Order: sequence, then structure tokens, then C-alpha cells
Amino acid sequence: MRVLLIYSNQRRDLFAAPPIGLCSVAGAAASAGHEVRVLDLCFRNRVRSNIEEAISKFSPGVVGISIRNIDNLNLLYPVNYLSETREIVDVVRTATNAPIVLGGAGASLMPAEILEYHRADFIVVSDGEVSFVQLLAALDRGVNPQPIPGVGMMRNGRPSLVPPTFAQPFTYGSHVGRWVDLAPYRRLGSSYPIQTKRGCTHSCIYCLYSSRLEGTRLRLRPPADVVEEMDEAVRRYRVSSFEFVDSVFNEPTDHCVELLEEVIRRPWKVTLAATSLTPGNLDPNMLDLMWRTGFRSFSMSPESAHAGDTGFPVGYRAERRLRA
Ligand code: B12
Repeated sequence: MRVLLIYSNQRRDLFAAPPIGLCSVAGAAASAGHEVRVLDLCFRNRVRSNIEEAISKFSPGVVGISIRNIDNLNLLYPVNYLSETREIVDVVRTATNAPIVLGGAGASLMPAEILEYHRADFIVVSDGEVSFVQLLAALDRGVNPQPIPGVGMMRNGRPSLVPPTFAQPFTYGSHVGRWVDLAPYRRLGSSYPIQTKRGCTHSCIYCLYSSRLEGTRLRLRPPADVVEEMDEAVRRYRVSSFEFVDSVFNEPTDHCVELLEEVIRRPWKVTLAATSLTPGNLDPNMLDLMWRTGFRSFSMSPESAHAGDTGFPVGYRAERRLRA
């Protein structure tokens, strides 16, 4: 089947974010034998004509659209992005009769509402590599895709969804450079996103990562695989800075240490960052290893102090340990 995958996100908030999830899904669909094209709209000015052109040239049998952001998460100056994504869906709808499948973090957080609002045909919640490929197989054979975990569709005018299992092992690379041009991202200072695990064991009251996006069980990607993907990015796409985009990068410690030691063994030097760390197991040895590996920054939001499951804030526990 010919599959066109569109990255709808044009935001530059903090950094422009390359379509890591969409590329991973593209790789899975291609491995399953489909002919796949990716249209990255991030730096396109003429969105409508770009979509129309891609559809008329490629004649896709299915169009997948990634919805990364719903809003800017800023309570003081809230901005909602969904009117932009609905417009993109409308342009696709007018240009082709192919079924439209939504996916991505934004789509997964409130799937019923997103499916209905965008008037799409299907929605894939959470990990897309397995469920999207199963959906493609069902569409190819003309079989009812309803029982696929993580896939939703409109039924009798109402959204109907089989919840995701968060059970698939995590063994995929996204290989973003194989699917999109990294140069404009690089020019804006964005790093190459890479994931070393999926899942989050915390149950912080303000966060939906574990309940909606990745599940509560950690699914670890073998460190050697992660570093192989980095190696390809360095050699083929001249990437010099990476950002680990795990929900919590430094858990579990042994996995994180094995990964960093593998990076040190490689002949190249790169700059590393991580989107999210827990202060719980950040000790001087770990910080020293991170520095030697190339870490120059990481973010840790103040709310990480909520430990949820233990009843004690992590910061408080760390302080007690230091005092002891
Ligand atoms: C890392 C990260 C960042 C980094 C990105 C760094 C980088 N180099 O890429 C930084 C810090 C820059 C960042 C910034 C922002 N972020 Co952010 N970010 C994340 C985080 C933690 C991980 C995203 C990621 O890379 N996941 C890994 C990939 C593999 O997963 P994925 O993209 O979801 O893809 C999978 C599925 O969704 C699905 N899928 C994806 N696309 C498609 C398409 C189809 C067709 C199908 C079938 C399936 C499918 O399959 C994929 C593989 O399994 C998520 C939270 C989370 N745990 O997901 C928030 C998250 C995505 N961010 C969010 C937001 C809002 C933002 C900002 C707007 C915040 C701000 N105001 O500045 C900006 C926007 C940045 C931008 N330019 O778009 C929200 C989005 C939801 C919402 N409320 O809108 C999230 C969910 C966090 C939250 N608090 O809820 N972010």
C-alpha cells in the first residue's frame, strides 16, 4: 500500500522538534512492505499546496497525520493549535478519498475528542509501530480493524476505541535522518531526538505520560541499539548533538550507565542533553559520567519533586539521603 505520513507540527516553541515518532512509524510501515513517503510541514510556508502536490504525485492509499501538540501548556498565555491541524485534515480530505489516520502524543492524550473534532477516519493511541501496521493490513484486506489495541474509529457517529496495551517491546530506531531533512532543524539549534526507553513508573498527579502515552512499565531499548542509531546519525547526517527524549532519562540507573559507557567507547564526541531527569538518583558519580559522555545540559522541572507513589517528594528523600 502507498502510505503518506504528514508531520503537521510547525511550532518552534523552545526548539523545533523533529518528527521522531512519525519516522519510527514510517520505518515500521516500510519494513512491513508498504511504500512510504513522509511530508514534513515544519518549515513549509505553503501548507495547502504542499499537501495537494504530495497527494497528487504519490496517490496514497492511506494518509497518516501526526498531531504532536494540542496547546502550548502555558496557563498565562494559552494558545491552542488544533484549528491548524483540523485545517490540514480538511485539505487532505478534499484532495483524496484515502482513509485518514491520526496519531502522535497530542492525538493520544484525548483520542475521542481529537478523532471527532478532526472528522478523521481512525486514530492510533500511543505507540504506533505495531498498531498502525496492523491497521494498514486490515485496510489492505478490507477487514474490520476494530479489535486492534490502540486503534479508534467513528462508529454510528460516535468515537469507539480499543485501549492500547503498552505491552510491545521497544526495539525500534526512529532514524529521523532517513526520512526528513535535518538541516533546517540544525540551523535552529535543535538536537537529534532519540529515545532509550518507553514508559514511566511514576504516578505524578499532574502528568499523563504513564497513564496515556507510554504506560507504567519500563520498556528498555538495548543500549547498543540506541548507540548504533547515534553512530549512523553522526556518520551519515553529521549530527553533533543529541537529546534523549525519554520521560525519565536516568531510570533505571544500570541501563542509563550502560548506555553512557557505550557512548564513551565510540570514537566520536557529541553534545548530549536530556528532556527530563529525576533528581532521585542523580549522585556525583552519575553527574560525572554524564559530563564525560558529553552532557552539557538537561532539564528537570520543579514538579519532579512530586514522587506520587511514595508519598514523599523526591527532593525531600534526596536531601534526607545526603544528610544521613
Ligand atoms: C521530548 C519532548 C520535548 C522536547 C523535544 C526535543 C526534541 N529534540 O525533539 C522539547 C523540550 C523541545 C519539547 C517542547 C515542547 N513540547 Co514536548 N514533549 C516531549 C516529550 C517528553 C517526548 C516526545 C517524544 O519525542 N516522544 C518519543 C516519540 C517516539 O513518541 P511520539 O512522538 O509520541 O510518537 C509515537 C506515537 O505518538 C505514535 N505516533 C506519532 N506520530 C504518529 C503518526 C501516525 C500517523 C501514527 C499512526 C502514529 C504516530 O507512534 C510513535 C512511535 O510509537 C513529550 C511527552 C511524551 N512522553 O511523549 C512532550 C510533549 C509532546 N510536549 C508537549 C508540548 C506541549 C510541548 C511544547 C508546546 C511546550 C512549550 N510550550 O514550549 C513544545 C513544542 C515543541 C515543538 N517545536 O513542537 C506536550 C504535547 C501535548 C499538549 N498538551 O499539547 C507533551 C505530550 C508533554 C505534555 N506535557 O503533555 N518537548
